[in-house]
Amino acid sequence: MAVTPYRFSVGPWNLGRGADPFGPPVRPQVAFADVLKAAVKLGFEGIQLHDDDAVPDLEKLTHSQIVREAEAMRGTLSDLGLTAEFVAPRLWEHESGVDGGYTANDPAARKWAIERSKRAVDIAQALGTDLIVMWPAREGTNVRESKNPVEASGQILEAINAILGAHPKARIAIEPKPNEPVDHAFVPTIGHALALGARCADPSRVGVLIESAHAILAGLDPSDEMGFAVAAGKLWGVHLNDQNGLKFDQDKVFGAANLRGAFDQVRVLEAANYAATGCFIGFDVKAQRTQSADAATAHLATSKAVFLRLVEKVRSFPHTAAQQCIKARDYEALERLVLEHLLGG
Ligand code: GLO
Ligand code: MG
Repeated sequence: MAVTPYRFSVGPWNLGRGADPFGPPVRPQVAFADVLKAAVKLGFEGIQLHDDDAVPDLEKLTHSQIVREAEAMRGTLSDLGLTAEFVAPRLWEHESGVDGGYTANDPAARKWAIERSKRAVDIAQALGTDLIVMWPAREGTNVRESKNPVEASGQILEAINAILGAHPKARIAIEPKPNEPVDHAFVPTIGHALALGARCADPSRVGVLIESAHAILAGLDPSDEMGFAVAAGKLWGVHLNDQNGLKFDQDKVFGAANLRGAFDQVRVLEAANYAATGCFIGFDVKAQRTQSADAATAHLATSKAVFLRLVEKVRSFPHTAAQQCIKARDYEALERLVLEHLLGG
């Protein structure tokens, strides 16, 4: 039986300008057309888009202008053999979303957030995808007492229901993250995301997107988070990357901090036959600030190469020997087997 190949995706923000909280941009903005060219050259098929990546200045446009621009974008993508994986409403950069969107204390801001998310559904439909990614970036607090966590869950649920109500085929993949930009996020883990999905108007249309670094920031093992989502039939996307412990969200090259952890994630994806679901392997990785503009795609090439090497490592893993170790409860021998395999012995 032929093995289904993996499909890879990337977002324009992964070709960033090298700015960090301590310094301004060090590389010129990559024009959108060049982002697409780079994606094609690197062998990516899917493009992940924020609503305003797909339709710049969408707040200034009428509904029909938005749809027309999104349709034009669909044409641009398909001319290059690319397809839109998802649309994510970018609520956290707009001034109305300064206190969060769905959980803002100002009712006018909450209304804005829901309306903008509904527009993201229109954009997604015009681009030919049903998938909306919800990263609830500022849905949380820096001052714990500033919001009511009980009300916040209800408000996020209301937003989920509004998005599902915007189109009968719209599906949402929630991308949890425990902190950054806020101190405490209301949707920190896959368990929280799935619990919210289970309570919404149509649980069949809510799943998750797992980012490796976000799981690590929550003190969790990304491969276990993936396993939990797979068991529920809800793993609809991944943002593979890496993270060196509990610090700022690093978005390192996949496998760069913990190669064994990356192997374990690929192991779960392989066992789940993830490729056959048609869902994408997305990378949410950043080029280092030290990279020159002409070498600022290497992080993507490396992440993809590491992923494919790890697929081979999973497929060539000595499963029978591992089963014998497990049967004998000789986990030290299993440890050795895994390490030797990863070392290439
Ligand atoms: C930031 C997130 C962010 C999202 C993207 C799609 O930490 O990982 O990059 O993945 O905005 O919603
Ligand atoms: Mg991400």
